[in-house]
Amino acid sequence: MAFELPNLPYAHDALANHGMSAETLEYHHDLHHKAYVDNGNKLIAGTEWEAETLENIIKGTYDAQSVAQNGIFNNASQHWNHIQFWEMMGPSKSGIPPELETLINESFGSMDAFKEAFSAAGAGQFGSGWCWLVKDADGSLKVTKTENGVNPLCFGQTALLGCDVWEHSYYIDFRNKRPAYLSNFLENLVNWENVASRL
Ligand code: MN3
Repeated sequence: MAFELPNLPYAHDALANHGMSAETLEYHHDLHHKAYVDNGNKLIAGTEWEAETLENIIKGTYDAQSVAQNGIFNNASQHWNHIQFWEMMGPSKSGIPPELETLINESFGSMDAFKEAFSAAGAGQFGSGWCWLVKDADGSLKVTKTENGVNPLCFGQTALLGCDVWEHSYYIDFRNKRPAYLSNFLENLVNWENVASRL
């Protein structure tokens, strides 16, 4: 199916008081995400992937040996990643639903320990990529990091929370301070109700 750029689930300036400016979202959603959509559509046109769902394209084109060369995978996965990313943030500071909080406490010891692991994964991703809270096939929660557009679908995991650590996601608001961006993301931007709905 042709890729389509979804509207942001909030206004471009809705997160400005939460550490993500309208300018960042104008560049990140309107230009960067749109480029993945446009390039992906050009690449799948006339191929076996044209009629497939986005998830099937990602799973079907992921090859750990050739991610760098695989344009269809890269654009499809980045399209999917950004759809999730916009939904995982929001302007209303929601508390953490009890079911999710219990699972995080059981898996990481405490909310603070989870946040530390998530931030360390994001800060430690060398170059472009993402850090994630995932539910593994056995039901356990884990923190992971992935390079470029690689995402939890590639490993049969459910993405509960993901943070984009490509420079385009933070350079306007945080310059080179990726750890400060990650800390702000966890404290001020995450829509925990959306995260819990993915369980
Ligand atoms: Mn991005």
